[in-house]
Amino acid sequence: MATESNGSTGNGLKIPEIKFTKLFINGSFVDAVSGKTFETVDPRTGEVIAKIAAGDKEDVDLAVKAAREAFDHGKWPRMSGFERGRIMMKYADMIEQHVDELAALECLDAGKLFLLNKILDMPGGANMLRYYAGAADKIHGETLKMSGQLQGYTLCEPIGVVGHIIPWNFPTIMFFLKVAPALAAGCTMIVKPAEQTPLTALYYAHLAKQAGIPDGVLNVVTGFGSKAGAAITSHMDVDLVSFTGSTEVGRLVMEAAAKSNLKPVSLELGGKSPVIIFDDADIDMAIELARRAIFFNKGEICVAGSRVFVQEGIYDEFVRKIAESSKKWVVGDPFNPQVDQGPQVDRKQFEKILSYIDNGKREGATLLTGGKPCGDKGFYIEPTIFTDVKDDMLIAKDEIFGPVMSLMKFKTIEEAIEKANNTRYGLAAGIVTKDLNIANRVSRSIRAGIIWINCYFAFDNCPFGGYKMSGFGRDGGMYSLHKYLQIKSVVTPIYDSPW
Ligand code: TXE
Repeated sequence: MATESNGSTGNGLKIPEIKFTKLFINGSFVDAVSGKTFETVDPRTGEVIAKIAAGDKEDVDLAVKAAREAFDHGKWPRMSGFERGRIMMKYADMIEQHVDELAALECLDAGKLFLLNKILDMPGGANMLRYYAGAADKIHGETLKMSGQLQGYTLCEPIGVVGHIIPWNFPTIMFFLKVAPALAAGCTMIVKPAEQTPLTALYYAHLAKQAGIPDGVLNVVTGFGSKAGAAITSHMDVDLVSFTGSTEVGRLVMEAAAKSNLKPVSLELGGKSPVIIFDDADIDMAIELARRAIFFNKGEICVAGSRVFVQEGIYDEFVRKIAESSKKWVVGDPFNPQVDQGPQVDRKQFEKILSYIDNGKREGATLLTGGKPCGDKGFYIEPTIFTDVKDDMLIAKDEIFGPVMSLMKFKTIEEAIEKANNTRYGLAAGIVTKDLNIANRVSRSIRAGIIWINCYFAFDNCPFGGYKMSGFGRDGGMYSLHKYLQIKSVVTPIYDSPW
C-alpha cells in the first residue's frame, strides 16, 4: 500500500488548483457573513486541502431570499420546459469538458478512485442532467372526468424553493440526483454539500452559471450540518427538503420541518443490505459480486451489501475463496489506476469503522481477513470479513459504512428471507441464483427499495429509496421528478353543456 504526499497524486497527475471556496449565492461567490471558514482535508494524508466558507443561518437566509425571488419573479419557473432542458443539456456538456479536473477534485476531497470518478460519477451526473432535461418539456397534468356540468384538469407546478442536503460518499451523484429533477421541474434551490466534501459542489455552481442557469436558481451554501443544514430544514420559506444522510439526522430533519412550516421532506437514510447467495449460484461470479457489493467505494455506500448470506451447500468453499480474493483487493492512493480502494472519507469515519471491527471481535465473530488500518498516514482500512456472525451482533445490525462484510450461513429459502428482513433498514438487496422462481419469490419477500438479481449497484434511472428506517421518498427516475411538483386541480362549470 502506498500513499503520496499532498503535492502529488501517486500517478503523476497534478493536484488540481482549488478555485472555488466561497458560498455561491444569487450567482456570485461570497464569503460567509460571519467571515468564518472550515478546513476540508485530504483523506490520503490528513492534511488540509483548503479553507471553505462556513455558512450559517444568515447565509441560508440570503440564499433562500435569492431562491425565493428567482422562483416568484424569475425566468426559470416560467420559461418553457424545452428551454430549461436546453440549458441543462449545456450544463451536462460542461461537466464533461471539465471531467479530469472534477474527477481529481473529488478524489482529493473524498478519497474516491480517480478513474471511477472519471468514468462513472461525473458522466453519471451529466447523464442525470440529460435524463431530466428530456423530461422538462413533458411535464403535464391530466383532464379529469367530472360529474355534471363541470370541467376539470390538473396543473403540475414546481413545488417552489427546495433545500437539498447531501452526504459525502457520492458528492457528484448525490448533487445531480437531487438538483437535476428539481431544475427540470422549474424549482429554485439551495444545496448544502457535506462539510467533508464541498469542493465539487462549488465547481458545479460555477458551471451552472456558465451554462446559463439564471442567478438565484441554484445556490450552494457550504458549512456544517448543525448550522447551515439545520437553518435550511427549519426555514419558513423553504418549500421542500430532500435529504440523504444518517438516520439520526433524518429524524432531526423531519422534526425541524414539522416545527417550522410543515414542509414535506424526503429522506434517504442508512442501510444494512443483504446479499443472498444460493447453492446453485456460479460461485466465482457470486464471490466477485459479494466483494464488490461491500468493498466498492470503500464500503461508504448506503446500498452496500454488508450482510452476506450463503447457503450451506457452498458455504465452506465460498469462505475459502472469498478470503483469497479479498487479499487481491488493492488498497492505496485513489489516484493510482491499479488501486481498488482508497482511504475512508475522514478520521471520524475511519475511527467509527475500526471501533465496529473491535466490537465484532469482542462479540465473538471470527475475523477471516483484514481488520486493521493500513499505511502510515491517511485513513486506509483493510477489506475486512467476519464469519460466524450472529444476527444480534452489532456488526450485523448497524450500518458501519466501511469495508466490513458479515458472512452468515443459511439452510432454506424461508430462513434466508427471514434473516434478510431481520433489520430496521430496507434500502437494497442482492440475490444470486440461477433459479428464476427462487429469484422472483425472494425479491417479492424482501422489504427493500431495490432488488438486484445476479448483479449489484445497477442503477441507471431506477427510482430508489427506503423501506422501514431507510427513509421514504424516491430519488431517480420519473418518481423523483414528481417529488418536485405540486398538483393543482382547476375546475370550471360549463353552462348549457349537453353532457
Ligand atoms: O452523516 P450526517 P455523517 C450514515 C453512515 C455514516 C453516518 C454518519 O452510516 O457513517 O451516517 O455520517 C448534514 N440538520 N450515512 O455524520 O451527519 C451534513 O452536514 C440538517 C449514510 O456524515 O447525516 C451532511 O450534509 N443537516 C448516508 C448531511 O447532513 C444536517 C450518507 C449528512 O450528514 C444536520 C452519509 C442537521 N442537524 C452518511 N446534521 C446515505 N444514506 O447514503 C448534519 N447534517
